Amino acid sequence: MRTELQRILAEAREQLANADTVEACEEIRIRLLGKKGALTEILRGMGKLSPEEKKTMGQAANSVKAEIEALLEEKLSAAKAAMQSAKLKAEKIDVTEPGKKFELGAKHPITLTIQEITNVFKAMGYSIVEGPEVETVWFNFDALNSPKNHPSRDMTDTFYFSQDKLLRTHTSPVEVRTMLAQDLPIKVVVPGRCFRSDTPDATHSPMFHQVEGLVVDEGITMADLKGTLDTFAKLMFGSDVKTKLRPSHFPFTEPSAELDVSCFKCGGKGCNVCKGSGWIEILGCGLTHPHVLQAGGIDSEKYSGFAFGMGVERVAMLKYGVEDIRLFYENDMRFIEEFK
Ligand code: 2NL
Repeated sequence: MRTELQRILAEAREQLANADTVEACEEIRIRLLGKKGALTEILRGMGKLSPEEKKTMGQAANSVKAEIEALLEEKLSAAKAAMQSAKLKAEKIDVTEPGKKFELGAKHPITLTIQEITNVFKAMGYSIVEGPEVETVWFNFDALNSPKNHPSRDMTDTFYFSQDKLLRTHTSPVEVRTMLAQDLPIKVVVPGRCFRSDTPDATHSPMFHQVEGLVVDEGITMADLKGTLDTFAKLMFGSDVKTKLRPSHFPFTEPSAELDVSCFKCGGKGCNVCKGSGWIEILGCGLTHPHVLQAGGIDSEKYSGFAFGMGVERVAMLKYGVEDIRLFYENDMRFIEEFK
C-alpha cells in the first residue's frame, strides 16, 4: 500500500509537470483525488487494516494528499496567470488608433426656417404657441369669418375625417384658441403643419407649414402691422431690404394686404428670383376682422389687432434658392446637409 502511495505521488508529479492549463490540472485532480480517484480508493481500503497500520498508513496517505494538493494549487495558479496574460494580450487596446467618427445630424431646412422666423418675433417679445392639427369646422372656418360657401371648405380642398373633424388648413385656429384662453394683450406666433388637398407640383404640397402671428390690444393699427413686418423683413432677409403693403383680401382680416419685400438677390433691379419685378411676395396680413375677435371672446369695440400668415416652404425656397417644394419631403441627406 505504501508503494502504491509512492506510485501515486510519482505519477502526480510527472503529470503535473506537464499540466499547463486549468483544465489539465482539474483532470488530474479528479483522477487522483476525486470520488473514484486513486488516492480515495486507497483511503477507502484502509478500513481493513489494523489500528496500528491504519495510523501510519493514514498519516502517509494524508501527507501524499497534502503534497498533491499543494502541487495542484501551484500549477493551477500558474495556469490561471498564464490564461489571464494570454487574454490581456489578445484584448490589447491600441490607444493611438483613431476614434470612431460620430456624424452630427443637420436640422431640416423647414425646421431651420421656422426657427429663423420665430426667433425674429421672439426678439420682439412674442410668445410661440402650438395647437392641434386635427380641428373642428368651427375653429378652422366659422370662427375665422369664412363664408359658408367658401370653396376652401369643400371636400375637394380640405381633408375631412367626418362632417365636423378635419385637418387644419392653416394655423389660425390656434390663434382663436389663444384668444379664448389667454388674457389681453396677445402677442403670439404660431408655427405648424397644415393640410390642403392639393396635387403636388413644384410649388404645392398637400402637407406644408405656416407661421402665423396675432397681436391684440387696445389701439392696434395698420401702422403697428407695417412697422412690425418691416422689422421682420429686415432681420430675416437683410437690413437693406425695403417693404411695401399691397391691398388684398382675406375673410379673417379687414383691411387685408400682401407684404412685398424688395428682391434680396438682385436688390430690386430684376432677376429670376423676383421674376424681373424687383419685388417678392412674402406673406398675407391685415387687421383682425371684428367677427374673428368676437369669436375669440374679445370686445371688438374696445380692442383691435393685426394678424399675418406666411408659408414656411415658400420663405425657405426664396431664401435658400430651392426650386421644387418636393425636395423638402424626399429626405435625401445630400439635400438636407446642404443647410448645415
Ligand atoms: C397667407 C395669409 C393670413 C391671417 C393669415 C389671421 C388669424 C386670425 C385672425 C386674422 Cl386668428 N387673421 N391670420 C391673416 C392674414 C393673412 O395668411 O397667405 N398665408 C400664407
